[in-house]
Amino acid sequence: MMSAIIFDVDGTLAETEEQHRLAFNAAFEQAGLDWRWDEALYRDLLQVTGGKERLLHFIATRAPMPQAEAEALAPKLHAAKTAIYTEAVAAGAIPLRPGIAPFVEAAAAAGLTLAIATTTSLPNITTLLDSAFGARWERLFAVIAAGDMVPRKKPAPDVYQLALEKLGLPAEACVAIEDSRNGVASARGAGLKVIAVRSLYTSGDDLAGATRVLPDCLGLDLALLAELDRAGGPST
Ligand code: XBP
Ligand code: MG
Repeated sequence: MMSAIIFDVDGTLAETEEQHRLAFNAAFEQAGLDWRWDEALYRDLLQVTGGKERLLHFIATRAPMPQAEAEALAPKLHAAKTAIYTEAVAAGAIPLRPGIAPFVEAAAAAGLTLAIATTTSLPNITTLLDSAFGARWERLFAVIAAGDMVPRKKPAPDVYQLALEKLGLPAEACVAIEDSRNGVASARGAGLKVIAVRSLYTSGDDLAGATRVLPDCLGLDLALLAELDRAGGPST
């Protein structure tokens, strides 16, 4: 019996990646760097999850510098970017994707436990949830597994395994909601069924491992969960 829904954040709860991209560029400008990530480059860089890891990948592949320098610079730039990003989110810059709020409310009202499993940094999540649900978000979401809480980011299964551990539930009792190839792979690696909801930056992703792929979040409802539950069997 389905007991919990584990939500990804970026691209799933909200279309956040454009704001992340703008925040990265603002942090580069603040640091006096002439780097600018346009949409096409960012789409490519998103194959690397984690902002710090993404910065190190960009430096190694497009702006080479001594490794020690890169490893000192990336966390500084990432901290500046996170401050810029969370300020924008707190100001209400990012709405939830259409369909997410009613689905969250219906699932909570039906007694399902809600959790988060994301690569993004914790401040980004708490600011987004606070902006979307107000202080009650802490009663709505029982568990948050995020960013640096695990050694290996998506597509590794670590963050979903941590969410399951914190929930005290087996994978079979949960379903993941994801938007990207890396996210689907991470949830599947942890043994979860996955409902994938394509997002702006993952429109071209191969989401083959998902149990169901939706074009948006409007199709998310309890009837779909019940259908997946009835389908039962190994998480396909
Ligand atoms: C998406 C990511 C994150 C964000 C940026 O996370 O890979 O790195 O792009 O956030 P998810 P940070 O889809 O798992 O929510 O800069 O804080 O990493
Ligand atoms: Mg995502």
